[in-house]
Amino acid sequence: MSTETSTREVRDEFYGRLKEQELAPLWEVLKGLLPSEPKSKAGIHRWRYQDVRPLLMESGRLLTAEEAERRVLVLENPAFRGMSRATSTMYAGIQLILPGETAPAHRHTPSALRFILEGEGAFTAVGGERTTMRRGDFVITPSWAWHDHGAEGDTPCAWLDGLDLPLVQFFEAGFNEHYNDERQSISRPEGDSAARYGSGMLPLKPESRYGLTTPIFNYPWERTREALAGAAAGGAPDPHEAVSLRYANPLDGGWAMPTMSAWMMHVPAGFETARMRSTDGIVMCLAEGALTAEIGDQTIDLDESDVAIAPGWTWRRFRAAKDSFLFCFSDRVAQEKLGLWREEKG
Ligand code: GTQ
Repeated sequence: MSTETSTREVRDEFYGRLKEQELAPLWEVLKGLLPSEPKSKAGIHRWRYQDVRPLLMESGRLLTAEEAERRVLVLENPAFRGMSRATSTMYAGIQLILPGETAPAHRHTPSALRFILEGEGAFTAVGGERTTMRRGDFVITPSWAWHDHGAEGDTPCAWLDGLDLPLVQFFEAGFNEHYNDERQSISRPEGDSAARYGSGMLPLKPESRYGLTTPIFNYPWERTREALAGAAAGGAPDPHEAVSLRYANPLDGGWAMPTMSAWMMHVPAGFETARMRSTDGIVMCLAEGALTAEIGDQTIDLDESDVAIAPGWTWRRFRAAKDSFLFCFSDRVAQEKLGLWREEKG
């Protein structure tokens, strides 16, 4: 028997006795625990809206929004099947509400964001106020705020949902509660939050209606697009970020939500960004245009309403065939607060 084999055998025998005491040798796993740089377990993936939409509509014939509570097709990262994860830390899904339906009121500690894809006449009610949701709008449901959705027009309404569910699961801090009615009672007129907080002015004593979350809960597409187009007209795009603006909390200028960052990147027609990577895994959805994304070793064409995943610490770059607007969200704000977020520009 060689010395090496006997050493192995002696160690394995020792590890066996450690295991009986619920102990383990760190030196066997240290490299995996402390890699030299992150290696995301998430897969690179793209969902075409033209493939998802017929299935979403089919789900609308199978069950009602009331029956489902939330009628959503979960965007499951192929590396995390059955785990309801789009990235390692972010949940994403596509929700459908048909005319006349209500997704009943509830509240939960996970925060939610919505990026509206199609339909006229859908509303969401948050903390006693309603907002109409139109294509391209960015809408927020803060942690622990009552919310119900409904469709009062005559078209199906669909949107991308983003939640910090995997993060909340990791912390084991999830709570959920049902309201005592299908729809919550409304205590403020539509537009109240936007009037008080959303026009560059603030109440003399601004109090936060939703804790750590922005008091504005709808950032309308018209204004987002106008801001980005205006910024693009004002100077050359950034080599890496093209023209990017983030959804901000007017109370402190920070990100709109405490656990999820959301922003919109405008890539003008013909522009190509230089490669960059960051530690946050990103869920992106094309609001308008036609964009090619290079993510890691994959080249992915994005049409309107398509959704793609860029895992953390994976190189990404974009080129636009037409003026393009890409909605993005990630856990960046949470990583920043924990002192973990990093980026590298190539
Ligand atoms: O609209 O409240 O996609 O609670 C998943 C869980 C949406 C919602 C989802 C939810 C919601």
